[in-house]
Amino acid sequence: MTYTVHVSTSDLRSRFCAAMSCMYRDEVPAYGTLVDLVTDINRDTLQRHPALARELGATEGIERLSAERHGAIRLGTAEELATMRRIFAVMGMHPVGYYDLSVAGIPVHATAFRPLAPEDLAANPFRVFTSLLRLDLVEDAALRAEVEAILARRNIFSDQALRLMERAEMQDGLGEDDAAAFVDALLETFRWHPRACIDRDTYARLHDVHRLIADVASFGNPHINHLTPRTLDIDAAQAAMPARGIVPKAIVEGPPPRQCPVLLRQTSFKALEEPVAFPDGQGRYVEGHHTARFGEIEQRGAALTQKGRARYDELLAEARGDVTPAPDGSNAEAYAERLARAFAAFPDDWPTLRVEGLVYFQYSLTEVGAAAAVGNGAEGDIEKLIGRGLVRFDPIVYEDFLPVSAAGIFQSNLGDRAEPAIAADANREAFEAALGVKPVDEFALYAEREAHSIRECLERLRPAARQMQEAG
Ligand code: OOG
Ligand code: NI
Repeated sequence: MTYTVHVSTSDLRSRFCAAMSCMYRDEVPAYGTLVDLVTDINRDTLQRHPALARELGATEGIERLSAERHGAIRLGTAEELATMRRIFAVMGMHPVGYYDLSVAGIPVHATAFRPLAPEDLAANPFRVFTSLLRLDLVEDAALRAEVEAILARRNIFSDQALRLMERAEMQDGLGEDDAAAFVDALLETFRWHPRACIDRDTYARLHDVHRLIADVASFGNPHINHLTPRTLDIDAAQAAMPARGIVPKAIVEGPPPRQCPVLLRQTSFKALEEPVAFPDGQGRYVEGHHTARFGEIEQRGAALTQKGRARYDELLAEARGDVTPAPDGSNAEAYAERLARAFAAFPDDWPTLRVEGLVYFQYSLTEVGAAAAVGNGAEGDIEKLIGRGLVRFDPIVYEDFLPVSAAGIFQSNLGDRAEPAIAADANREAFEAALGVKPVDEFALYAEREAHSIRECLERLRPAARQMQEAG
């Protein structure tokens, strides 16, 4: 009997993430420049703020920073999404959250595939924002049918990738050789293929209806459209981009700069115009071009509770109601100023954010607490233990995305041309039906992690005498 040792899902995910990064560096050299810039800025930031280094060490580990990225793909059909879910599951990535982008006039809805457990996030937090084209929002029935027919013809996965996916499902993992072959086979799905699968006139027609439709339907596979490294100081990174020959979008998406960073701040550079070969129907190709792939960086802050998030959404809407960021960046300064003014109402120190229940925290024993744990233990609820200096709290990092920010990123890459009005109309049921499962609720994940850390502190501090009594 042979026994194969399986590569862990986290290890597979790390390899996939590294291979994607390598591939994208090759395909989009500006991405490599961004990664180098972010690496430099992270090193400087950690040197300047030793407390931040300690905090990162306490909650998520510093090692994960340099490997940290997210990517994005856009899918065309329910079947593609359902299979993509099975593929990502092999690498320990599961759908979390539902993002409706029709509110911003973009005909897609999305989820993020990512690891769920804290130890898997610490091993490698790679996530992929995965959107599904919504042809139901396209009014022209003939065009809808045409795009459906185009998408029905393509198969975005290689036979090898599908075979290995099924093997992984059956054996509950992959051995070393299969793991390497799986990553290789998958890269083909995400790679940029400069040959379109429709002729240039059809492309132009789709493009005229909505650029996103052309991007999804014109190619045989969903090219990864960006990979985003995580910076510890996005304002410094944004300011340093022009010196490295990269022009960032005018505003940073998300909350304003704060003492206590929350959620997610993101900025991107515009998509590149790339040559594409369109089949002419006579066995030859004609030259054209397409803009698809871009670069983005992000800074992650604390996960907000539902109450905190409602507050965030309100303040963001207030600022944007007054100053709507113009695509050409002409009112960027006014927007930044208005945003900062709105968020003055959002507490900006960790103790207040905690007491008001706005942020999720991870609780752990202090040195004093650890000493008590091996000594006589300590009685009392978590607040009392914090008050006595036995327990500390650190914000939990936000691992997900933000719909308004994502819309801003989409839009900056669809160009300045006004796209046709798409009716705001979330359809979570249709998305779940396509996906085959309900995405995990992100708030439940953070809440459970917080509750678990509290239980663990209380457990460890339980006085020895009582532990013995209960055990006996
Ligand atoms: C995805 C845009 C969303 C983010 O970081 O919010 C995104 C896309 O353009 O396909 O990546
Ligand atoms: Ni992104």
